[in-house]
Amino acid sequence: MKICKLLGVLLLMQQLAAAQVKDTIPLQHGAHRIGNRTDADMQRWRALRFGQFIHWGVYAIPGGMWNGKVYNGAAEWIRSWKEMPHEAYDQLYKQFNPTKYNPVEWAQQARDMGAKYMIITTKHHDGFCLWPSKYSKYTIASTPYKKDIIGPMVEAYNKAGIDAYLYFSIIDWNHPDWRTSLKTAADSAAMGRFKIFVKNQLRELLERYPTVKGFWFDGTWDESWKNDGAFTDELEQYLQKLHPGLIIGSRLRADEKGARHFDSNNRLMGDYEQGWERKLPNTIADVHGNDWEGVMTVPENQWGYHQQWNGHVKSANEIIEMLVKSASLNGNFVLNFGPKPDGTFRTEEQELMRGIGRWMKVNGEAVYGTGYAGLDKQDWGYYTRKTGTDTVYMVVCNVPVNGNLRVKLPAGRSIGKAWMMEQPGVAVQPEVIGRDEYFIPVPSRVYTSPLVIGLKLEQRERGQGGFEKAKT
Ligand code: JFZ
Repeated sequence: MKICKLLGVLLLMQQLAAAQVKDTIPLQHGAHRIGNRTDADMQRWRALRFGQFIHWGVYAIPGGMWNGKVYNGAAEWIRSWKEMPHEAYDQLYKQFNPTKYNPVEWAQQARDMGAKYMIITTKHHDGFCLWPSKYSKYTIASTPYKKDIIGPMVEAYNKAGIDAYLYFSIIDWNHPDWRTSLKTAADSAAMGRFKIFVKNQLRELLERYPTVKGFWFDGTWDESWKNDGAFTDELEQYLQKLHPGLIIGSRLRADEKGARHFDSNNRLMGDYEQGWERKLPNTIADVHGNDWEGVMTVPENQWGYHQQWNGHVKSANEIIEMLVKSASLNGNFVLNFGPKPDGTFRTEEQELMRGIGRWMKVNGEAVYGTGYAGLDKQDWGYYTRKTGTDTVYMVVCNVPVNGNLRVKLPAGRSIGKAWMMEQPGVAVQPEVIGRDEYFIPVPSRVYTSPLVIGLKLEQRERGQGGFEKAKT
């Protein structure tokens, strides 16, 4: 009997070892870390939770329209539309003159909305640089405006207490050496030169704007990029050595087998998962324990300024729900804005910022520095938990008609205190309705934005009597 057991254990161990060997492909340029970064810079990023994305460039001038026709794709992609000649697009910079650009005002609006970080497009796929790069002529310096956009923006946002991140596209439609795939030796030589150019521009950005906290890379899906995993690895290490603590999402990297975001062993590369674009995870299982960030447009799929927003435009309440959902699943949420060519924001965006800001002013505590609460999700909305504490927030997006919000706690926990965020002094009286189960009554009225209830959880002292399981 004993020998049987021993043999069984040995067999199991052997199977486990075999499975491990089979699952692990030796990689030189895969993930270099298992699990999330734990340093202070990453902890800071993780607590910010809410960011502002800005897509701005010469594409704001046509604003999704050319010769009276509407481009139905994303406005910042208009150069790739057959109706618009490349030559016409490539002359637009001669008209770029955002005389009303006021970065101090931008930063103020972002702060009032509640954003704790911003991401600005230093260079999108068209190759136009919003900073006067010494490695390109196609920059803000060649426009009638002439002045750097990025520096004053980073400074103004930092002064408003907002961290700055730089978006940078690897795709560069303006650069003669950029390639999507490498078919000839000449292509390889060109792409080799292009990679040096990219490295130079990135170093230049870090040298010019030393307070930036990270890069947000894009356009890394082409073969020419993803088939050189070694270069993406070296580049990431180079940048992080130049600028210790720098945060880089998973969109920069590929491994030597061309796997992107996750290496061939399914381990996350980069500092957080950067694939949540205009969609969010639904459960905590979907994020696999990784840090992540979701980026969202206000209309369906417009990043740059488009004169005609077609289709559904998201409301402040929808955005707030997405933001809270992200925090409840350990992620950051970034909302995009596309300023007009004169440097101002469209009215819809300004109103949206104010709407979100009004709510954040009262309820921001339920977002910043919070994460997954570890409680069973309920139909009324989302729980967040102030990281490392017993304070939980209920963000109620759907108030039930019976006026009671169900809360189910893990065994042995109880609600010590409950309060409404809009009136923190007024206690809410939870009703015990079962073992570890409560109803939180809410006032019957019309709710025009998500209601937030704070809970202080405690260790339960005695068992809650009188609740028996039904015998079936
Ligand atoms: C890219 C850009 O092409 C677009 O213009 C914008 O800048 C956006 C933020 O990024 O578009 C993408 C990139 C990745 C996905 C979808 C659109 N994705 O992973 O689903």
